Amino acid sequence: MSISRRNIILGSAAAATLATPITRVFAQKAEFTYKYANNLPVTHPMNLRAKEMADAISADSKGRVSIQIFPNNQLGSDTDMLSQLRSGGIEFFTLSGLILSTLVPAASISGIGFAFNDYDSVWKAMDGDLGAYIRGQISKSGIVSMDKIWDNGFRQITSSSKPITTPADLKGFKIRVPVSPLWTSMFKALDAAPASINFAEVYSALQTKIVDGQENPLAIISTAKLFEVQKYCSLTNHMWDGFWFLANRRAWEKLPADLQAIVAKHSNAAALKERADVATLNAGLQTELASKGMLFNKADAGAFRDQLRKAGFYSEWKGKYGDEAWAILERSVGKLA
Ligand code: X2X
Repeated sequence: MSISRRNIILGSAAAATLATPITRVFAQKAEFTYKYANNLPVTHPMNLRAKEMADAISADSKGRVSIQIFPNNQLGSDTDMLSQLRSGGIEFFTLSGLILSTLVPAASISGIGFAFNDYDSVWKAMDGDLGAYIRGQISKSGIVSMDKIWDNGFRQITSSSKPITTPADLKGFKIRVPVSPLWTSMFKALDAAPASINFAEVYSALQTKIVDGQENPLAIISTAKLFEVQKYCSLTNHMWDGFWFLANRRAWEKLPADLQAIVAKHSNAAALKERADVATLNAGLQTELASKGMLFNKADAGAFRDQLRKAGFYSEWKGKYGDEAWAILERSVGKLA
């Protein structure tokens, strides 16, 4: 079959129409394509709101900033991701202040055991003086933090072997804690046997019984399916935890001021929405997790707090953070040590 003149014309017309979208794709290629990595399952509100945030940033910047999300430890553990953030391998990362304390010691102060009684006092402190103090310390370490911290939640203790109702139940109890001196110190003060394990390894550490328990907010026990490998959940509310939205400084400074403003605005707005999501989720999850077989018990928080006090936990950490930082904490939450 010979190629008719008509076909050639159609062919070049087709090539011309094809060429248009290709040039458009190039014209639309973002000026800044940045990676945001984190340790949580895609179904956690943090990742749901981060996706909305990335879409809003792309729209608001008219395609100039594209944020690619790598959830669920796809790029490595928290320890790995923190070094990638510092080297510039990733541009954005959300990390618990307690784990960030391996680099910025003051960042764990918000996780002091039983410091906060409720969310009102958490947000008052973290959106107020205490948060500002911590972000000041973070920025001295060459990392940029957005203003609004995202919620992880109040933490509860789970176990595969027995309910934890009193401090005595923790004696010698093999419990996973995140990689952070404050966490290890706190569970040692409670006479437990804490093991530092990155979240990426937690499910398998529980499944293979390397440890008998762990502690996390209900939203994580649910979305990371820890209920599959844990039987008991003790409602201790022993500490509050949140995620700072961090940026590599060089990557941040490459963004012109207008784009920095767009990213900061949408990150902070997404954090506020995520806080509301996590609060709602945590409020309803006890029933749902119980229907999946978890057995819940309340714990006497006061007894655990007394044990920490007796063990010298509060005075030890007051000494480590220093009087200035401790005073800011106590101004927000009342007298601790
Ligand atoms: O590692 C944990 O337990 C988690 C998911 O809560 C944190 O990121 C601190």
